[in-house]
Amino acid sequence: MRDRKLYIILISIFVLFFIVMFLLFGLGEVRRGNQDLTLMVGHHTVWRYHNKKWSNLSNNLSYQNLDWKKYHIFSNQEYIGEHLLWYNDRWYAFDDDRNAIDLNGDFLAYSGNYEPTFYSFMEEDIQDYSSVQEVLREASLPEDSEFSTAYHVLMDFDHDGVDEDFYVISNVFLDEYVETTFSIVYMIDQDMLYMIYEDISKNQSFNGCKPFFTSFLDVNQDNTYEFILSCGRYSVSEQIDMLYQYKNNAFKILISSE
Ligand SMILES: [Ca+2]
Ligand SMILES: [Ca+2]
Repeated sequence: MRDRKLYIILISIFVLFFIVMFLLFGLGEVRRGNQDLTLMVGHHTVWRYHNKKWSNLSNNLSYQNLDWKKYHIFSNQEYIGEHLLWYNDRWYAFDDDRNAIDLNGDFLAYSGNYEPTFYSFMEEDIQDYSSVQEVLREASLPEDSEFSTAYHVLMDFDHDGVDEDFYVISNVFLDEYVETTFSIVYMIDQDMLYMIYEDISKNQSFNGCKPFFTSFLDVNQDNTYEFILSCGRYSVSEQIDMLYQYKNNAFKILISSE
């Protein structure tokens, strides 16, 4: 009799454990499976996240289905509210009475059945060039290279209380001629270097793409960060946008605008 009681108690604890584990982790998984998000990055990239998969809605035909709907809008990294959007070579925003709302500078918008989290970040001048020099040396580039862009961003990307250090360096579109153009983005975490983006090529007058961070965000609410890295080409308004995930100690592109 005592054995049976013990058995029932053990089974109950076991079942309770699974119910708690499901509520803690399973529900999150189920919820993420139903996530649906439309994300506009700049004026020429629209991504959709649906059934845990990313797709590129990159032509105007599919944009038409997105017109006159409400989106959460960021202009120059500032949240400006939920407004209607309409597309004609670029996005235009309107309030409920269809009065135009100014959109200038960087543009990002989303609509979905959940809220992604956006983190603010600051571009800072590089003070310590030691890792930059190491990266240039590794790539057989001159250590005294001129830059057209050079900055870093501090961000606690893996939530361990210590900032990771993201570097962006490039020499594309310099006024003076250089033989080789480079654009390199990497992260330093506890003295380890993780390459994110590396484009080194022979200079053929204004080839290359100048990289910059567009957003740090948790795009699927799983409590791990993602970021959007973009790059601009010379005299072409369409920038390239890439959504990156960090998994198993390496960066991976989840979706790219091309
Ligand atoms: Ca960290
Ligand atoms: Ca995430």
